[in-house]
Amino acid sequence: MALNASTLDQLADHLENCQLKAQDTLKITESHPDMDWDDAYAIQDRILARKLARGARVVGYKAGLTSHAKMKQMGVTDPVFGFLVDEFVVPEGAEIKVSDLIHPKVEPEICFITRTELKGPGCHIGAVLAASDVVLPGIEVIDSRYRDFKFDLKSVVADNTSAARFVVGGRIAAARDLDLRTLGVVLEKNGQPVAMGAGAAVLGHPAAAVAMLVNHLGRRGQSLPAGSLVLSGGITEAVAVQAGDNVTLRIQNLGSVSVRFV
Ligand code: 0L1
Ligand code: MG
Repeated sequence: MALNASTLDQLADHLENCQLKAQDTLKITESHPDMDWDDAYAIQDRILARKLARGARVVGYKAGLTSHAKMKQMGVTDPVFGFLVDEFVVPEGAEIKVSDLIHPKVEPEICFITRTELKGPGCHIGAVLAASDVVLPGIEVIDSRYRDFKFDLKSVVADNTSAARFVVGGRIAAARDLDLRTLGVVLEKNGQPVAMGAGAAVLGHPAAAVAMLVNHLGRRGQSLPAGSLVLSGGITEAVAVQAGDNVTLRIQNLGSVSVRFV
């Protein structure tokens, strides 16, 4: 690690305050260019610790930057992983206040709910499908704390991969009964299709993103607990939203889920 504990604490405080106050900031590698991957995940861990100390509950995890469309949009090459806590959950059809956020974007995702614990290393698509209870549509609302979404991967990891809100809903299905690669996905904004894709856009198979997450947790001495919700990553590029927008995600065989921005 390149940063000391007090710097990690100070950066975690700063990034979480930016999230809570909806204020943007410059990417933290500007002031800490030597920061390494362990530092980045240590800052993310400290943000989670702050939330847990205030009574938050971990509800799951997310994989980010898992599709070529997203990687191209953001100019990066590798997936990243973050945590999901109860404060990010939005009920299906509910409203999200844009003034609580900086510059939200929405992403269409396939969400997994696990039935049994998953452990890495060596986790693979088969293990994920065997351990998954159901899949369902999920809209992730990302809101990078970095000005104009300008960042590098380490800064994004420290910022909990831009996690801000998410809504899941629609129709649930057993993960093993569907070919998740060929499921068609349409994201609509105000009744108009704005992005389209298929499950295979996520690393060839959305379960591959969950396996990568489990192997990432395994390298850190952690596992994915039974009952976890996992957002497997945006199938298309992210779409900017503003107050007044209605967003609906339709996934073949999985129905639709909607959210409104006010
Ligand atoms: O969920 C995601 O793919 C977001 C990853 C972080 C980068 C971004 O803010 O787009
Ligand atoms: Mg996402």
